[in-house]
Parts: sequence; structure tokens; C-alpha cells
Amino acid sequence: MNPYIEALRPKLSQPDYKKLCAISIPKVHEFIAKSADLCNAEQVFICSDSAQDIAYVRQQAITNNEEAPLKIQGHTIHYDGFYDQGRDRKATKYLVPKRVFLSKALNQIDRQEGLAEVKSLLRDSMRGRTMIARFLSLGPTNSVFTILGLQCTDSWYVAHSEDLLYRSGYEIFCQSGPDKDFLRVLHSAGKLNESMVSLEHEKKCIYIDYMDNTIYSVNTQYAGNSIGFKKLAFRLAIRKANTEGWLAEHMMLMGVHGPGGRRTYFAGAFPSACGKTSTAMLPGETILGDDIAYIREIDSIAKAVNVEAGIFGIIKDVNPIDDASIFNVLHNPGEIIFSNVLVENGKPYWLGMGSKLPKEGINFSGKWYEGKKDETGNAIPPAHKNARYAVTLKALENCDPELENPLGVELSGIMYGGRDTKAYVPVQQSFDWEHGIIAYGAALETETTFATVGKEGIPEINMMSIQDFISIPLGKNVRNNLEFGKKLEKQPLIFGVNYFLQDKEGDYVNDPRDKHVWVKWMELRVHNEADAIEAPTGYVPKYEDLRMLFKQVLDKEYSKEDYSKQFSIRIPENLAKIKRVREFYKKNVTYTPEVLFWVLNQQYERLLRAKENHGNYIPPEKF
Ligand code: SPV
Ligand code: MN
Repeated sequence: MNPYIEALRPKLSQPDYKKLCAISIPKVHEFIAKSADLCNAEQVFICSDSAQDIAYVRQQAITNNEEAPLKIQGHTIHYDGFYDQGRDRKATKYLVPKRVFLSKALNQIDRQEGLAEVKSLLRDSMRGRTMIARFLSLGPTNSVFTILGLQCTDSWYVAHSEDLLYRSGYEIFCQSGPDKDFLRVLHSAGKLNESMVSLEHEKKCIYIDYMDNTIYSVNTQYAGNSIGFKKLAFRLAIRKANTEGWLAEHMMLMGVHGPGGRRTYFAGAFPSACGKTSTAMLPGETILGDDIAYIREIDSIAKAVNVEAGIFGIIKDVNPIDDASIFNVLHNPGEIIFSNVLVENGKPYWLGMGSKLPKEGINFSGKWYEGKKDETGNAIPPAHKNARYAVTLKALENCDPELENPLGVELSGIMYGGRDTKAYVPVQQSFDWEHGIIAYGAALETETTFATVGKEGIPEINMMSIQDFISIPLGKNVRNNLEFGKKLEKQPLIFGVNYFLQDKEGDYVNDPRDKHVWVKWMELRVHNEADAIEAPTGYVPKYEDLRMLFKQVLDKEYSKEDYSKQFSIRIPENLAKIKRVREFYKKNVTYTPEVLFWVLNQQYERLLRAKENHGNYIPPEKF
């Protein structure tokens, strides 16, 4: 007799009991039983991924008012609390054993102390509620990439979102032997108000117990804090990758379509709200993933898969001109969860959608009208900047056909891009793997955005766009990336991109759509079909190639003046950047490989030499 299943018995219906018994991994029973007991759930629902169970989860999200149906068939709206509109860095902590210190850049708390705190917040949190158990697969199923996950939650919205964003895992759990490893997440939205929104946001707690591969999250609903398999399990995956010699990255994946119908795969790391999804979604190309990738060396080739199967995308600025394909999806029948947008008359509205917004409706602040102010007297916008949509990738006409390939796709290029208004040119290629990892990846600088709770526009280093999620010493992450490259026979080319460069007046020097040209140029570089100029910071495109691509891709004339403005090497800004990066690694980072300083110093020297010869602002043709 399995004591954990027996303990759960009174909380399970007959079918749920059967579904649970079909899994023979004792740790599954233990985790569900202990979670139900701690949170004092009234019932436990075992979601088997059958069409019936999935439909039930969706219906319950609506019945319990966590979501409401919108006009278009399959669309629903969900709201998070006013103070729960993004990932919360302060509330997210690693539980670490005594005498372990992760890094100055990471939030940590003593494991025993943290477990006691989060468990006391979870205690009785599900009284009178149903706890849902969802079994998922991170990465394609039946693949060397697959990692299994189990989430227990009292939010039907969370359970429903997981259906759109991940691959079903119940059958794999059933087929697995008793020792099968899996990640665990326990989440409770905590006390709710009448709008079904987490009330005690100041007691929000998101703790990551890497000793036990378990995540605890309480008093929050925002998906980035509550859907354990997004950024929380990602932190555990980074640790696993670290010990096993592969890479878990905050990267989109896309197939770029080149001459003759060839498809060349790229990965791209961008901090949140810096153009990652819109790059992956470029019209005419195919999207394989928009957020998290696992990359492994297989037969000396870098192979990548999308950890997820859907998109939890920023909806702000999705308009018919810049993002036609997703705009279309958002206006047609099919399953979509909108969050934190303005709803009026059953229709969702968001900032930057390219048409006028109503002057009243319901939004993340409740009933909203133009001029409504928050507690501190600031005007509340009609929709939150971090309002989002959740949709399965398969709903997109430009979904890449290799999404479920268990072997992944061969990566030919990797891009790193941040919100850098001052220094780096819009696109450049590194001299080699080491230079790319260090000068573009490790040195990635950006400004904070609305995707995390807190002040916007603060410049910071965001190493490989992964810094919020890193769970190993930062320097070790740089080393892992450098080592990974050494295992490859054909290393992907590394590119630095920057969609946010500004001129002296503070205007962006590029149109958002220009990124399509950069992507096509990278594709040509992979196949040796475009030339480049060797500048101090990397290989930059030639004017003639860009002019041809602007015409081909965007039907735009590209002037020499624009080229000079965008691709001139700005010496003072680049020198200052290197100084900041060196400082950051000296001050905050342990295990930094010596070569990082060497590569940065070399770049510094190249910039100084260029300055001696050509001055402070150097058009590329001077090189
Ligand atoms: C991001 O902010 O990087 C996201 C959304 O992809 S989430 O991490 O889920 O908040
Ligand atoms: Mn992300």
C-alpha cells in the first residue's frame, strides 16, 4: 500500500485516483501528497492531458473567474494584481545551504530559514480549493533534451496557461520507471480578493530550492512568477546544464530563409522587452521558439530545441504593420489568454496596437476610465505595458516545422542584443567564438524595462540576457559558454545586435523593421555570401550589401548617410562601455576566466589605435 496515495485518497475522485495510480514514480506521489497536506487543499485534480481534462481546466478557469471569455471564440482575459505585473526580482531567492555563497549579483537566503518562511505562507493556502497537478515535458518528448516537470497549483489560470505553453507530459510520467527525475513546482495564489487577484502581494515569495529541484511560489499570479516552467524551472535547468556540459539559455530560435529556399537556424538572446519575440516572428521567416532554448553538442554540432511550445508574449506595440502575423492571430478564433489588457465590450485593447483605445473599460486596476490615478497620483494607463498574450506556437502560420524534432536543429548563428542607446552598432559579427561570447554575450548591457517590477531605464549589465535567472556563479557561466564552443567542429557565428541605438538628439537611428535586414545579412554571412569590414568591435556590414538587402527585404532606399549614422564606430562610448564591463566583472563576479579581461583589453586597445588614426567617430569605410 502506497502511504502517499492513501493519504491523498479522500481528496481524489475515483478517476483522479486511477490517473495517479498509473504513475509509478514514488516521488510524484510524495510531492503531491505533501503539497496537498501543507496547503490543506480540499480536493486534488490530476490532469491527464486527455482532451476532456484539458477542457475541464479551461472551463474551471472561467467558472472560478480567473479568466473571462471575450467576444472571439477561444479568447479569454485574465488579470493579475495591480502590484503583480511582472517578474519580481526582490521576491525571488535561491535557498542555499549554510556557508554557500552564490554571487553578489544573486538573491539568496539560508535554505532552512527560507523553507520555513515559504512553507508558513503556503500553509492552509488552498483551504476550500482544488489543487491541480500538471505533468509537463520541457523540450520535445522522447529526446535527449527532455526534462520532466510536475506543477501543483491552486490557479486554474496557471494550469490552463501551461497547456498553451508546454508539451503534455502525463503519458511520459506513466511510462517512466520509479527512479525518473523531474522538476517540482508548488504554487498558490494565496488569499484572493473578489476579482480573484492575489491580495497579499507584499508577502510574495518565490523561492528556488536547487538542493531538491523544487520551486515554491506564493501570493502571486503573474505568469513569470507562477508558471513554474517558465523562468523558475529555467534556473534549475541552468544548474543541470552546468553539471552536464550543455547550455540552457534565454534565447529565441528561428529559421531564417535564405536564397534558394534554404533555412538557416539562429538563436537570439535578448533581455525581456528588447525585441526577442519580434525578431523570431519576422514575416517570411519561421519561429521555433521565443524565450528559452536548450543547446547541446551532438556529434560536434550545436543542436537546439525550444523548451516551450507556446508564446507568453508582450502585446504592447503588436500592430498590423510591425507584427502582422501575430496581430492576425490575436484577431482570429483560437485559444488565446490575454492578460492585463483593457477590455471593453468583450474586445481586448493594448498600447501601441495601431488604433484608438476606448476611454473606459476594465483593466488591471479594475474599472478604468481616462484620467484614473493610482494611490500616488500617477495616471493609470489603459493597459499595462507588460500586458501579454499566451498562445500555442502551432496556432501560428509561421511556426517552424522542426518544433518537435527530438534531435533539435543545427544552430548556425547566435545573436546577443540589449537596449544599448549609445555604443554598439546595429549589427556586427564577432571575430571568433571567444570574442563573441565575451564582447557581445558577457558584456551585454541594457536598460531595465517594464518586464520586471521596479524602475525602468536603469542601465545595467545583463550577462547573455540570463542574469535574472542565473543560478551558478556568473563567471562559471562565461566559462561554460567558452568551453561549449571548444567542443564544436563548426561553431555557430556570433553576432551582436542593437535595435536601440540613438543619435545625439535621443532619436532611434533605426526603424523597428530594419532588424529584418540585419537578420538576412547574418544569414548571408553564415554562407559566406556577404563581405564585411573589420572594425575594432567586430565585422560590420558593407554599405552595398545593406543597400541591396533594404531594397529586397523592405523595399526601402538605404542612404549612405543612414549607413554612416548607424555604423560609425563611436570610440568614447565604446571605451566607456568596456570600462563598465570590466568594473562589473571585477567587483561582482567570481570565477571570471582571465580571458574575459584579455578579450576586453584587446578591444580597448583596438579602439584606442583607431582613435589615434581617425578620431572619435569613425565611418566604417575608414577601416
Ligand atoms: C520575460 O520577462 O523574460 C518573459 C516573460 O519571457 S516571464 O519571464 O514569464 O515574465
Ligand atoms: Mn523571457
